[in-house]
Amino acid sequence: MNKQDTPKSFSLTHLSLAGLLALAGTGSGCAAACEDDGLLQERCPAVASAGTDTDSDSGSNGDAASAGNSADGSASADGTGGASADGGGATAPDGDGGATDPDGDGGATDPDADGGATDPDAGDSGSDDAGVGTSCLDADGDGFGDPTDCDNPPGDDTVDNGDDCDDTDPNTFPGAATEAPGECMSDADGDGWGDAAPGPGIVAGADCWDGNANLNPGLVSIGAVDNALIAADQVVRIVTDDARLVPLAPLDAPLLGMSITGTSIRSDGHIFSNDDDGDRLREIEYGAVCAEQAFFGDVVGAPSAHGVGGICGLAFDDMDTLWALDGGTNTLQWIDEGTGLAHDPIPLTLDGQPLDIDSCGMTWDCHEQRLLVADIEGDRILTVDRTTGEAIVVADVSLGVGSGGLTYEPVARVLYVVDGTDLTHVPLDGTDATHVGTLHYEGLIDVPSQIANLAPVLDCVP
Ligand SMILES: [Ca+2]
Ligand SMILES: [Ca+2]
Ligand SMILES: [Ca+2]
Ligand SMILES: [Ca+2]
Repeated sequence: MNKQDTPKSFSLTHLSLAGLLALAGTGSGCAAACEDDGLLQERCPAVASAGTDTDSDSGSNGDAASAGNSADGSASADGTGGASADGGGATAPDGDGGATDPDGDGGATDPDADGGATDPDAGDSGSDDAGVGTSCLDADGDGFGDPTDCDNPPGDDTVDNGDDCDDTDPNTFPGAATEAPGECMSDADGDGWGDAAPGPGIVAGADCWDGNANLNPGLVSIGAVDNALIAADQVVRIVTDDARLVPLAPLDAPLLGMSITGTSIRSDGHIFSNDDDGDRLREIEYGAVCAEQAFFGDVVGAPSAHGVGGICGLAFDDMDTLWALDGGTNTLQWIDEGTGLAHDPIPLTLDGQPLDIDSCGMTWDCHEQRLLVADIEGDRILTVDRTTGEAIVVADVSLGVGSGGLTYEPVARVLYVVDGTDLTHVPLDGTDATHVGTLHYEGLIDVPSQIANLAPVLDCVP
């Protein structure tokens, strides 16, 4: 299993870094030349953000748009999307609240639906009952006032509306996320997409990574690592209308002999997969496709094999803890990406009984803050509590047999499942799942492709 231990650097050795930067700088959406992020993936140069540290007195209220352009994901303290503030630490899977509230209604619970209707559309009077137009305090200087603090003497720190849903945060106000104009969302990384799991009273958006402007639904697609050898080993995007596979980046030879059974993306954009043959974590590096350069991406093995033989699902949570579901021992455990080692297996249970899972997929629901598992042979979607291993059925779905993959799509708030060669769309609102189609490459519709992982993948082909 150690045959692929040596980290490969095929790509790097064939193109200079300067060349890569030059390539990455073309065809991008960046205003200035792009820079490499260490993954060979482009990103826009960091731009000083007027919004990130607005001092409440700056007075420049209403510079809403400028709150946004910080392209550097690290600008936000909690780069994991900031959803959960329990501070468990990346390596201390605390199974915080998130997973304990799987209420079975799958994501339909709160936000969105109501959100917009309540108040926003910035600045128009009459939307709030709390003294609109009567000098509300604008403590964070974003041009929108605190509805609970109106009727003040007019001054530099007051505005004529009470529409701010968080007057302590200049990145949160009606219209903060261009994704949803008028909605009072929080957009800490300024990429135009609202935080999927903001604080109380704030409308949830579709940004599962609100600490990283390079990750949002506009920059990633549902995809997978395909090493089924129908085509070359590669990272693919999956067209969710017809289950078509679109090559994003061919991968270097090390994939030969591997079996990829789980893939997930960390909040910094690094993509990790489980290699079931080597029982080892692999990092999938690519990025030249951003500049339409079709040279090979790279696959780098973790320092140590985890040795867990039956991992069928892999998913980072909001704290960037990487969870693995082992269908061999029917346990949930977490893997340290730095060492590659797995830790603290927790037995899975359902209704108080041991839960037997053979093949699966796993993903993180960034709205409901929970791990979701596709139990392929059990024909169901489960939540699994990160602390107790308790599973709860949240959806029934008719699946086949064979290897699986699962991923959450945060705009529509639905799931996609692969089982063997088929793609299925699974709503979380209790409505029926629908079979999308058989995975296939364009022009090869009669040649089904088998894939055993699904994940958001960076999609930066211009
Ligand atoms: Ca304000
Ligand atoms: Ca605010
Ligand atoms: Ca955002
Ligand atoms: Ca983001």
